[in-house]
Amino acid sequence: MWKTKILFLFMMVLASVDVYSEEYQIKMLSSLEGKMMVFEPPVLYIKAGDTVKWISKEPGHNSASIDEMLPKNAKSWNGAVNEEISVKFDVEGTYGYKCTPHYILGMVGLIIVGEKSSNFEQAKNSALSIEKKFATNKNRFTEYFAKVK
Ligand SMILES: [Cu+2]
Repeated sequence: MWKTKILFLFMMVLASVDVYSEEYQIKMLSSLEGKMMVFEPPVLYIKAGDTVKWISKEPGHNSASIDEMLPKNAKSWNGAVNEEISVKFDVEGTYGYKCTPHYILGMVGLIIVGEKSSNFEQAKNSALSIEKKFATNKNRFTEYFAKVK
């Protein structure tokens, strides 16, 4: 009987360890297939508890959250240039982020964590007004939001 109990406890411990969370990677690129200053993939779907790591494929880029495009109670992040920052996403919703040096050139991306809906419309509205200030890639947010299912 005690063996069954120990086995049961062991299984509970295993279940509580976060074995199902995944790590995703996003490349920070100066160019890709004729597009300048891009994150790849530009729109990423993950679930709460997953981690995203930005990979410095080419120098001069970073990843930083866009304040106006975060779900309520979500943590912001701000990687240094060339830093391969890892961010764990615990709050569901729609996240916008940028490369700080190339924000003006439209180097931005979207991460959808679980249910996008908590702040989707608000993030989209912010994004559409932000992209008007871009010097290049002025419709990038429009394009990315159009991809969101
Ligand atoms: Cu950049």
